Amino acid sequence: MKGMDEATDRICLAMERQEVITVFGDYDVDGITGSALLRRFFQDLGYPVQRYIPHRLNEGYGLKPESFDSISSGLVITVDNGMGAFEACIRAQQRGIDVIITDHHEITDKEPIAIAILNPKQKDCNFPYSYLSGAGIAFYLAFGLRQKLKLKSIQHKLNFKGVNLKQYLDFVALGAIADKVPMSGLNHLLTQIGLEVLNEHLMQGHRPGIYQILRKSYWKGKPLTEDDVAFKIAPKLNASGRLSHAKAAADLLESDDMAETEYLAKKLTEENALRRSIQDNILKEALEQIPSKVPSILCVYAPHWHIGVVGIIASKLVEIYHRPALVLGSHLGEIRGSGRSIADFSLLEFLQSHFKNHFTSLGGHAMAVGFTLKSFEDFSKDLSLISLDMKNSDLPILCPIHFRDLEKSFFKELVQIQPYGPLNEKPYWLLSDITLLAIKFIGKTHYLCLKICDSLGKKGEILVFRNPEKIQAFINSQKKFHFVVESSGSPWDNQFILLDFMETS
Ligand SMILES: [Mn+2]
Repeated sequence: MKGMDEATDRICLAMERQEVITVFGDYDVDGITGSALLRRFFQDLGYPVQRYIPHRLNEGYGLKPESFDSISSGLVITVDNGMGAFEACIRAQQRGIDVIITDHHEITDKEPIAIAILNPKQKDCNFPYSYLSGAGIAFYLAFGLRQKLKLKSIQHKLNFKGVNLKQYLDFVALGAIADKVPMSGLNHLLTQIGLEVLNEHLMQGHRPGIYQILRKSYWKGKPLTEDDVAFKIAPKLNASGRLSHAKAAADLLESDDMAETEYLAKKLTEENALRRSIQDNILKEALEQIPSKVPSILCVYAPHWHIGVVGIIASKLVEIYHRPALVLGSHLGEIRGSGRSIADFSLLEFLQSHFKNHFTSLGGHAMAVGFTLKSFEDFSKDLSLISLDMKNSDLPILCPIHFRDLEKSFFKELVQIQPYGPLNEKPYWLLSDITLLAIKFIGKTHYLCLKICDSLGKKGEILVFRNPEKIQAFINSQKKFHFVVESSGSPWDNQFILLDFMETS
């Protein structure tokens, strides 16, 4: 990876000179898992390092000149940020502080001047895969440093024996899933192994922080999947960064203490509940602002909206309208916003090429942007002049199957495809000409297990979680149906869940 040699040489020098090393992270899951990974790695090496995670509301994203008011010496390594740190790196130079940037965000025109920039998106970087998460790049830095330290004479002072890099891959999986990076190539492999590593850690009583979060999410001890990470773990790790300070989540990931992690998990769970209620209110107001003739790019704003959750609101609007969405709030007199996009439309490129002058800051990637605006009125006026042809390409592709195909080997193969994510979407399956035979209620819930029979006379079972009453009416009706099903979240269940159905005409 471009910059690896320079970066690891400088870190080795810092270790020889006993300099203070500060990991400068980000407040989202990718940023805090990447920082936790490096912190644990250095700790395990026997060379503890400092951590700095900016306050989302008060400091905003990324390394800034003001960051050096509190970092006074040594070496700074950024994680999941830094591509926009041009001014900050000048300040660092003035203060005699060296900076190593590790980041996966798009390249900016004003490349920061640093000891090294590790970002596989750089044009002249030979790394074979460009879509690593921030935590993924942090992992490779640890990998490169371990290699370099072996060659240098300082290794005898460090604890090499205990440092098996695989043990940190759960952090890479968390970062990649939460950041929604493409689940292809190297990301797919790292996340697949990372989830296995996480499950092993939990079985052995490691990662008490994640265990405590799961305990509060009605986890029954089953192996975790990407959905568990996305829906049970990531929102809680993000919650403190959205509403107060991401320190709580970072501490939780770095701690091995049961009591401390229990306290932190409780705090994060409470903050997450508060985040959800704030978000529900804003979403309601945001939906009221969308005109009946829906524009090609949605843009909504209210000064009282909490900027910690505008990104989530943008995602919700994209889900509902299948169009790119910008959602803005304000903080300390600044209009700040987040945008989310649809596949095949680079929101960052679009904003950079048409509206550059409206922003005081703008960054991110094709699918997600963050920005600060000069004037909402001017921007929305210019935006409303633009009309684009937005195709709705989000319709799922259905793969026809028969029960006779559903041998154990089929599910085994599905496990190989997982984890799902962008560019590796969860498949939806079509079962045709189904007859409903009987119904079984699952436990005391109102979930159903349907006994069914397909056109070839082969029998099977399908689970129903959504609108069970809708299908109940058809039992023993002799009618035939097409079923749209998905494999259950956990591939070890070997089961399908009913998503939709229609009568065969
Ligand atoms: Mn990231």
